[in-house]
Amino acid sequence: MKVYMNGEFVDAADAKVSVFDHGLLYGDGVFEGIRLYDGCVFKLDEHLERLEHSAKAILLNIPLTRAELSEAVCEACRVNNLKDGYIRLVVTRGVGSLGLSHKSCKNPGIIIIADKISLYPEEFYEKGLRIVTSATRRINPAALPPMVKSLNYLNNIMAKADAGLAGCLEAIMLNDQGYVAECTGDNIFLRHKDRWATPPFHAGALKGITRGAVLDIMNDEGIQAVETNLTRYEVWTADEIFLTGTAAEIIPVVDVDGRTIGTGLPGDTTTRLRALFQTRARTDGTRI
Ligand code: PXG
Repeated sequence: MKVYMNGEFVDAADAKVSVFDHGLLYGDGVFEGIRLYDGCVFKLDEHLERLEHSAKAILLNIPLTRAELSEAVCEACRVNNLKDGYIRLVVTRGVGSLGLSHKSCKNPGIIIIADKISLYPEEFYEKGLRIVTSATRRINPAALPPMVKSLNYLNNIMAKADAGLAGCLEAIMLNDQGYVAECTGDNIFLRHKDRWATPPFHAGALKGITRGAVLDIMNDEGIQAVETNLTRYEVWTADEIFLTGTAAEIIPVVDVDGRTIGTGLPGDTTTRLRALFQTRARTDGTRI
């Protein structure tokens, strides 16, 4: 495997960052996780826009244009002979002195890893996930806006550990007001009767690319969906729930905190949306 590092492709074994990189020292940097389907990068422009916004929010200048980044992502897929895979695009603050100030870091580091993807086993799509609410709250936007996809993922890692301790693969994270924000690496959608809902960004949700694509599909299909604050009560009493994320795509949830959701089986709309999403993912992307 070859990894893109600051304009060059190097062998995976030589793809190393300095111990003085603030990405390592402070989690100072931003990233994207992107999918390659059948030789096409899904929603590449949307991912690059989110990366630019994350970087802008933390005063990080990405030294490449959108077009140059786009070309580097496609080249990383070509160099590794990939048709399907997962692309991790990282921009670190770069090497600096041992102090918090970002100003000592003159050269941001750009890393692109394009690799095969390990997916959730198919049985979770057939039977649905059991999830729990984590006691770890999503970070307050006044501390660090959760819309910034930063290299500091400890908040989510703590919640993912809570999920694991409860024997689950995902967990719901509430914001500090007690409203549902999202899961540790996925956005959440739920249905009451014929109305779907997902938390708004201001509740602490990442502007998920899959979330956006699913809202578009729902709109095209005439499926009613709103962005609104949700409580645990609305989660427990939902008729249908699914999660969205680049890795998971659309995955059904059948149990939350021991409460069975709907019939306890993946819902019909979830199954239909997943099929529609998979078709779109394979036809809509940027050809490498
Ligand atoms: N919320 C959070 C906190 C995320 O990190 C999503 C929602 C879903 O967004 P997208 O744009 O993917 O639809 C994410 C992103 C991984 C991995 O390696 C995935 C994410 C984050 C970090 C790692 O699977 N999901």
